Amino acid sequence: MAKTILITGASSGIGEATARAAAKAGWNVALCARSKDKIEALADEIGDTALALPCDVTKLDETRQALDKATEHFGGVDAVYANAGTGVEKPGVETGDPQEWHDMIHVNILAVLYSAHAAIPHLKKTKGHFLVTGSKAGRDTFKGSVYSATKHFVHGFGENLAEEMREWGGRVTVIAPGMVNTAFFDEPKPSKIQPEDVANAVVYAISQPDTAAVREIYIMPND
Ligand code: NJP
Repeated sequence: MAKTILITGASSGIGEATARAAAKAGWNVALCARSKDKIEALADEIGDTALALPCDVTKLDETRQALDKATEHFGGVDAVYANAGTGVEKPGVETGDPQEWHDMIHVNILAVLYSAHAAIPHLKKTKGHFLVTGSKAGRDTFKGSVYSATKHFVHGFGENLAEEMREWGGRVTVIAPGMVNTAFFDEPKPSKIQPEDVANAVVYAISQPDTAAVREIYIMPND
């Protein structure tokens, strides 16, 4: 029976590319994002092995409902990729906007926790896999960057969650890219990492035998 992955932030960029790559690799894909029209169009393109589940990841109930619907539709959830994330317009601490920090922390930190909390009961049944998009910015120092600090949280949390989930055979992977050519930036970045490159890394992580837990994949542009 085909395995199922639920992907948040599936309406564009890394999440959209991962949905296509996972479907091509034989997975059922449950697509979560707020942009209903985009995930429905992507699900139509992929076909019967895709399901669009409109969802705001900052709302725990909506994430829970999406996981329940994916389980009902496909018979179980084997992997959850908490990929939804956002940045801020105003950089720095002195010059930053506290309301922007609030909104970003809600998506990049709290919603990752919500996704893990909601996913574990499902993943426990399948000895499944939780993946999350960290960043090079979660490994290094970036002057005054609150975004980078949210990704430091993701990297620390990913390691801690891996220790919790290994007790029942679960696995956690932090996907840590440098700059990726997505809508995250206003201008195209054709010489940087392509979303498909990150998608390939996700498919690699979820395709390993039970004996191998790929804890982190760090990808940098090669320009
Ligand atoms: O960006 P983009 P990426 N509820 O803007 C979704 C990290 N990263 O693919 O809701 C549900 O194309 C949004 O969907 P919608 C980055 O931090 C990037 O680059 O419809 N979904 C969209 O699908 C993030 O964690 C780079 O607006 C919500 C998606 O998030 C991840 O990669 C480098 C949501 C954003 O897609 C994917 O970003 C790096 C919500 N409340 C890490 N809020 C890079 N691009 O260079 C947002 O190291 N979304």
